[in-house]
Amino acid sequence: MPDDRIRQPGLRDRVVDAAQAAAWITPGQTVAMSGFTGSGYPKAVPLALAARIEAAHAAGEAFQIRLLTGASTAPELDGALAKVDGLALRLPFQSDPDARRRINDGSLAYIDAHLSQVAQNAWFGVYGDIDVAVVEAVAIREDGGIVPSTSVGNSKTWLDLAKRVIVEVNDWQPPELEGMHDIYYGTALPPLRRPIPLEHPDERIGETALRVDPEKIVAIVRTHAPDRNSPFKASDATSERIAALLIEFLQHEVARGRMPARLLPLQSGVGNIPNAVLAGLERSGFRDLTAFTEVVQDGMLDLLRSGVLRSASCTGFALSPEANAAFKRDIAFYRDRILLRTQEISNHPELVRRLGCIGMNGMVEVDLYGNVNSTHIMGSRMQNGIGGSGDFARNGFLSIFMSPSTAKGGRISSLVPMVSHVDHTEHDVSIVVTEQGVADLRGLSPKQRARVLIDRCAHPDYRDALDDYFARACRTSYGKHTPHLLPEALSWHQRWLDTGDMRSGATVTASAS
Ligand code: 0RQ
Repeated sequence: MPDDRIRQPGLRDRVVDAAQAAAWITPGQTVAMSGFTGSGYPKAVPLALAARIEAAHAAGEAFQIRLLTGASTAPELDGALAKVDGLALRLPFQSDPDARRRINDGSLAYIDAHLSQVAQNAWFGVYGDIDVAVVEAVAIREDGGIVPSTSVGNSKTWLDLAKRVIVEVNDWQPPELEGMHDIYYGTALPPLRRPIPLEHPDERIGETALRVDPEKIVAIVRTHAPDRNSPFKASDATSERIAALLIEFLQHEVARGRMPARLLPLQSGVGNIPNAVLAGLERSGFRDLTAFTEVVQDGMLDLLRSGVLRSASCTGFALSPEANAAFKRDIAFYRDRILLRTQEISNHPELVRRLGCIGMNGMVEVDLYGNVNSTHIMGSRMQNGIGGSGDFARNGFLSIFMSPSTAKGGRISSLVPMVSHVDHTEHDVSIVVTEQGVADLRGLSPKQRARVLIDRCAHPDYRDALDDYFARACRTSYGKHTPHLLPEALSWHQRWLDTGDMRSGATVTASAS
């Protein structure tokens, strides 16, 4: 009987169940898996592996692996392996509550890395040998090519480098995904690297499947399981206000002749606020836009449907169950408009700079001079990771960071004297948006940036205290270029850690002057 999912007959005898496949993975190995933001990750082998690890631990045996992926995944992968304490090392990005708990209690080592750089590091052996790759596929072609499913991420690199390969062929994923991928095989390593021949976000430069040496495939597992993404929070007045301000700013840039009416290729982070921005673009009057981004989320599908967006280039999806159903229903429409690339191309600094992308990302906090913290709560607690935000922030035409002006019910200000951790330096941040307003930091000196940020972006509850800190720093700082009172700069964070409210810190600081 023809098998339209495993079309290479010589590979059919490698089909086994998930437990048999997981038996290829042994303690201490480095395992590289597909997956990017809840799409295209293996769904059966990680669960079977977690069960093995749990049994080993119950028998008093040590069993942990080092896990590499494209980006975050889902409960069946990160969650399952973190729950059983099966991970010794995780990289380059996660957003799972169980993995986060272990990272922050110090029991899981985590390398939070620019997503564009992981493939190159792996090629140069920075993460050691890759013992096993586990990738999800829609199909295996007649020629043995692996057709990825809803994400590409780092799978090309994993298949190239791994000693052994396990493929999960998931027939829940629509067969029409075949043909949507663009896998570029021209990224040689320095000193032999050549320019990437991609001039438009929707151009094809590669192949539609991943190459793999069939001898390396040790197991194929058949699955029928959905991608899972956490549902988006419903947008609220704050995120809608941030979205409206950002869109007004983009319209202003077009009116000033700094961008064409079709804007420049959009990159959008995932989450509540970026999704509200996409919803706002729907009503903005912009048409025929393009996206050159990592992730296609719900809002982008709507923009493609309405013609606001002409095309989207990405490396994975982050869709709610409803949006996923709509995508599958109308896949013939989306096939012509969405391209999935490897993440070394979707996030490539050279392409981001040359195409002139507009980077739009969330942040935890920003300081008076424009340094942004995207990852660490109170300077030491990892939230998710830098992900692709740095690839776009440093290299984009515009680097926009967005956040409500306060967190934790107003007890924390997102604008602080000094960020407690720096992901994006003052040199990489051009626009900051809170529900209070837009600060355009381009062409401003540090002290000018502080003034604009306090006046435009601070919450009124914190404005006086920030003004007070800045005025005293300008008077008495050791240097007057980027004025700071060092012992006091992080006292706002310490006060929140001590009392659970930054406002008391701000008041004490102000009255101490
Ligand atoms: O804490 O979960 O305990 O309630 O941080 O905050 O408001 O849910 O924010 O989901 O929009 O994420 C920066 C994390 C924002 C995200 C960040 C607390 C807050 C809450 C989460 P709780 P929200 P969002 C493309 C681009 C880096 C990766 C990236 C992110 C929790 O945007 O991960 O951009 N970015 N990738 O209460 C203390 C503050 C706080 C704060 C928020 N100032 N101080 N706590 N919180 N602000 C995608 C990929 O790369 C794959």
